[in-house]
Amino acid sequence: MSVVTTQKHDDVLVIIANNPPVNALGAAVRQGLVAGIEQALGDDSVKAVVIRCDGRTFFAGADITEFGKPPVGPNLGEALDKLEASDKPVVAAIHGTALGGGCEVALACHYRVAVPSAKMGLPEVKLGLIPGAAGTQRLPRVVGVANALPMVVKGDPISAKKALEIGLVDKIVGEDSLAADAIGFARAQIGKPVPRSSEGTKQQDAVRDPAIFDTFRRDNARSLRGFEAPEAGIQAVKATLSGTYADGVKRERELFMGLMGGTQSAAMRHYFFAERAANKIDNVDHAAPLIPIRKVGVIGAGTMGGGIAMNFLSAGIPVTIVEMEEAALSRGTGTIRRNYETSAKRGRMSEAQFESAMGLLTPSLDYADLADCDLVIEAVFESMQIKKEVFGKLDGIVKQGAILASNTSYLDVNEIAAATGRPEFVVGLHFFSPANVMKLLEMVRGAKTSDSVLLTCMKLAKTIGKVAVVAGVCPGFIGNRMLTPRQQQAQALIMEGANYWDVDDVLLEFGFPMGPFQMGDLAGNDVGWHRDPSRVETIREALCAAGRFGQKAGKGWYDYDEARNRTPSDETKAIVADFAAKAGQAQRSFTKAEIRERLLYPMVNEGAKILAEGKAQRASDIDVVWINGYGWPLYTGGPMFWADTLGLETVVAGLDRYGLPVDDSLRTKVAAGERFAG
Ligand code: 3H9
Repeated sequence: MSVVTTQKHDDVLVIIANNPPVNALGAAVRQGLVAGIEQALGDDSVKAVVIRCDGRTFFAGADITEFGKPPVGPNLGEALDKLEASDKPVVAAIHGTALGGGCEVALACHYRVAVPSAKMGLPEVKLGLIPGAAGTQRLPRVVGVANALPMVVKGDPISAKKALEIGLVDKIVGEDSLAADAIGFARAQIGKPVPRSSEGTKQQDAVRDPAIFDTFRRDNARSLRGFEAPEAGIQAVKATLSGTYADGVKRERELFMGLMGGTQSAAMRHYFFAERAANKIDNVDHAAPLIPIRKVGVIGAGTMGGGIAMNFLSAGIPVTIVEMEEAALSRGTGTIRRNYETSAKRGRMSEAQFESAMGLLTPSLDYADLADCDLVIEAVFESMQIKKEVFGKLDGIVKQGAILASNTSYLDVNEIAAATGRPEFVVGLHFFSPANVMKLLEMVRGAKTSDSVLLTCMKLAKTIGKVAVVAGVCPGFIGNRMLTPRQQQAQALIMEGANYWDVDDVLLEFGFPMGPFQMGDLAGNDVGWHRDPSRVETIREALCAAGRFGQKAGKGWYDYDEARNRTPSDETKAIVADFAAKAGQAQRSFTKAEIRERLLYPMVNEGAKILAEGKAQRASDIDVVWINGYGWPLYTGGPMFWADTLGLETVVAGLDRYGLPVDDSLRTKVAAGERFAG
C-alpha cells in the first residue's frame, strides 16, 4: 500500500500519510505529498486541503536513515514550497510529535490545528544539524525571533498550548476528533486569502531588540559549549533579518550542508541510533512475562538511595525507604523533600506534583516493611560482606517473584545473587549520582538473571526516564572499568611531570564537564580517607593530611576563591613534586596532545576488551554509557565512535608509542581494517 493516500470529503481533499513507526519523511512520503497537492490543485472541485498522518504521530521529521546517502527527489524544501504556493488553503492536522521536517511541513501549510496532547519542535540541533527545509526561515516569520531561537537552537519541543500562545498553531481541536475538526476548519478558510509563513513579518521583533542574539548566546553558553550546530542555528535565524526570504533559505542550506558533512552531526546521529539500540537486549525470550512493578523498596536513605527513590516517586510509583537509624532516615527523607522543593521553586514541578510525590514515600526502620515490594534496590555501603548480608536478609523477607537489585558500582553481582535462594531474580541496577538527575542506568545481567527480570527492568528504566544499558558481570562493569585506566594515566602523567591542571584542562577542552582532579575536589578528596594525617602513602593522603579536602575546604588539588574559581596551588605542586622525587621518577614536559592520547586511548583499549569479553552487547552501548554517565562529549559520539573517527590504527599506534597495553582484539580489528561501528 502507498505510504500516502488521499480521501475526498466533498470540497476538501485530505492527504494522509501512513509510514510507521513515526511517519518519517522518506522519499516515498515526499513524493506522495507532492502528488497529493498536485491532485488538489488539478481538481476544481477541491477547495481546501488537509494533511494528516495515521498512526501514532504527525511526521516526526526527515528520515534520518537517508542522511549521507545519495538524495532521491523531490527534496523536502521543494515539496514544501509547492505546498505553500497553493492558493487553496492547506491545513496541517497535528497529533503526536510534529518534529523537525514534520514541523517544517506544518509551517509550510497555511494553517495548523493540533490536538491538546500534540507537541511541536525542531530537534535537528540534537542531531548536530539545523532545520534544512526552511524551518529557520518560516518559524521566526510566524512566531518571532524570541520564540524561534530556543526552538531552533536548543531543540526542545513545545506543547500544543504553548504553540497556540505563540501563534504556531491556529486552533486546538478535540483530542479524538482531529480528522473531522481539521476538515471543518479547512472548509471555514475557503475563499480567504491564504497566509503564507514565508511572508510573515514577526521576525521584526528582533529589530526592536537587536541584542537578542548575543543575550541568547550568553545565557546558554554553558550548555552549548563545544557544539557547532547551535551557532549555525543562530546564524540562520539571524538571516531572516538581513535579506529576502530566498536569501535566508540559501543561507540555511549552506549552514545545513556544512553541518551534515561534519563529524559532529555524524557522531550525534550515531548516538541517536545508539540510544535506541541500547534498549534491545540480546539473547532473551521476548515473550517472557513482565513483572508488574507497583511498589518499590530502597535500602539506604543516603545520597544514592534518596536519589534512586526520587526516580520512582516522580513516576508515581510508591517507595518504601529503609534505614538503620532514625537520624539517617529523617536526614534522607528531608533531603528528598528539599530536592523536590527546589524543583517546585524552579517551576519544574507543580505544588500538586510535589505533594503527590512526597505522599508516595514511606520511611521505615524495618526490613519487614519491604515484604510486599515488587522491586527492592539496595544502596548500602560498597562492601561484599554487607551486600551479601542484606541480600540474605531480603531473601527471607521479600515476597517470591519480586526483583532484588543491587546498586553496586563495582562488585560481583553473581556472588551477591548467590547469597539468595533466587539468583534468577537478582540483577544489578547501577544508578549514577545524583541518581535523580543522571540519565544512565547500567543494568548488570547476572549469570542467572531471568529474561523476565531483564525485560521488566528495561521497561521500568523507560518509565523513570533513564537510558539503560546492559552490562555483564566484571569489576566496574562498563563505565567504571573504563574509568580505571584513565585515572591510572592521570596519576602517572603528573608523576612524570605533567601539570595536573593541564590534565584537567585537556579533558575540559575535549568537552568533558571537568577533569579528574577537579572531580576529586568536587567529590571531596577525603571520601574514604583513613583520617590519620601521619599515614601518608599517596598524593591524595598527603592532600588530606594538609587539610586539602577539596572545594568544601576552599582548597584541594586547587585553591578556590569565594566564587569557587580554581587556581593551581603551590602547596599541591610541592606535594606532587615530592612524591615524584621520592619515587625517583624522571620529570619532563608534555604536550596537550600527548596528555589527551595517554588519557583516552587506554579507555578505548579497555572498551575493546569489554566488547571482546562480551561484557557489553555492542560498541555503541559503551558510547551510551560514557555520554550519559560520565560526561563524554556527545558531539564526538562516545569513546568507541570517536576511536572510529580517528582510525583504530591511530589509537593502536599511539598506545604502542607510549608503551601501553593493546588488546589482541583491537590489533585484530586494525589488521582486518574494521571499525567498532561496523
Ligand atoms: C530533520 O527533520 C531534518 C529536516 O530539517 C529537513 C532535512 C532536509 N528517521 O524513538 P523511538 C525510528 S532531522 C528515521 O523509539 P518513541 C527509531 O530509530 C529529524 N527513523 O520512539 C526507532 O526505530 P527502532 C528531526 C526514526 O515513541 C523507531 O523509529 N526529527 C526517526 O520513544 C521508534 O522511535 C527528530 O530528530 C527518524 N526521524 O519516540 C525526531 N525517528 O524501533 C527523532 C524515529 O528500529 N525522533 N525513528 O529502534 C524522536 O525524537 C522519537 O523517535 C519520537 C518517538 C519522539 C518521534
